[in-house]
Amino acid sequence: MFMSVIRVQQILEGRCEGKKVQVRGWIYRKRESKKTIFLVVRDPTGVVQCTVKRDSPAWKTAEEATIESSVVVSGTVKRDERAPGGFEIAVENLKVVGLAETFPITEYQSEEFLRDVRHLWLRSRRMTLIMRVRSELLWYIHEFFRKREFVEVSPPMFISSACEGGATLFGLKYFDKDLYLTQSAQLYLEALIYSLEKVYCVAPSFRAEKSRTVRHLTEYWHVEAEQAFVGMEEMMKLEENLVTYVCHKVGENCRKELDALNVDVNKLLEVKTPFPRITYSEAIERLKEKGFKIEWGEDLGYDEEKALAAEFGKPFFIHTYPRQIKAFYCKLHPENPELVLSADLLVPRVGEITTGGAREDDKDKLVERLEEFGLRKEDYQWYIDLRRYGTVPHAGFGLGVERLLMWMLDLENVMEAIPFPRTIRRFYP
Ligand code: NSS
Repeated sequence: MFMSVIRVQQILEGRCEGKKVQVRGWIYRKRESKKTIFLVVRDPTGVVQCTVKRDSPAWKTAEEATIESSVVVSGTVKRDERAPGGFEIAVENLKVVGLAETFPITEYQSEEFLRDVRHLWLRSRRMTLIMRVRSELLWYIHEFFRKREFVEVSPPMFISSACEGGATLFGLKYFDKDLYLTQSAQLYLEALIYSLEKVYCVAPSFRAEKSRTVRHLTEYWHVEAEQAFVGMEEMMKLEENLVTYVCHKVGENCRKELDALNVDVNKLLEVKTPFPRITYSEAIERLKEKGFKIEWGEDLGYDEEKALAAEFGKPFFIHTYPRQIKAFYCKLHPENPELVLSADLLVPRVGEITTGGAREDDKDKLVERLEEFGLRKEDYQWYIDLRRYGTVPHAGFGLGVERLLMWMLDLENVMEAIPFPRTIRRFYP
């Protein structure tokens, strides 16, 4: 009698030694000698060596089985120091469920080719590990907000007015109307705080990013939160608490994955609040000292962000920006209307991972700001209404999931952090 299907991980943990087991998965590697065929079988939890002897009834099937064929393997678990992971299955029965044609991915493929066959490359150990950590990360993000009594809400994807400026809006035909794909749920979250006070969402955002950089996608997952009766300070605290929480949780609970990905777990466990904070003006001073040709009032580019982040070597905030480089909804500084109460969170290598701050809650000032940005008041009537009926100080932020993961896992490119990346040139598969 065979046990029911078990996971490779259970075998590698030494919980099945001497037992008859059944494993199902895909053939990851295959090596053949005169007397033995070694099949390395992969399931979602790991890989295990399966040996088929020439005198076994499974020999013929093993000979025919190809790399990436799906299989059901039955046999006895043996301890064997030579096997990767220290255990192997002495195969008694092998069934090929789906025979694979010659698998196109072999060793030493270019990044570009691996993206062309991302639907197959997702089976690699590296992508499997990244996807597992991504799943855990999302779980802990939800956990964080739920523990703080934030209510999860579901914003629309079709929108009629821009949140983050026209340049990166994707337009689309909506029956006979022109609409856009959402860039941010923020304006909708703002509407929801009037009933729920503290809300958050995890949803896709779309940006028509024409530049090809290692940190820009055209479709990314956006964690956004909005809260009533608070300002920029409270928002920075919420953000640093969130980032610290998920770093610790992932560090504690994904050790195996982090080790396999060569990520130093201490980088995550050592994250602690409060994060350093500098003003935009201080950032400009520091950059000038470093020899950057940048003047007060100009936006920070990727190079500037990276230089500042390298100096800190850990997450930090830049806050209180000139009004002209931040969005129309940012609240003006009460003492200096040339500034807005907006804050970015930056991390080494990636730069900005969140933007947030206080929102303009005064109707007249908001209308002025819309005009300043050349936006049509008519398109924002509903948003202006929020300041008309019981306006309230409030603040929020948006965090890019892929950018956070890129930093946490030392990924070279944000495209590695999402299963099917979309960029200006990449929309297949
Ligand atoms: O444009 S943001 O800086 N800010 C907003 O959208 C606000 N409306 C969010 C809010 O306050 N609710 O984008 C926020 C974050 C940014 O810091 C990045 O981490 C990420 O979203 N982001 C991106 N990730 C990947 N690719 C692209 N193109 C991208 N754009 C923004």
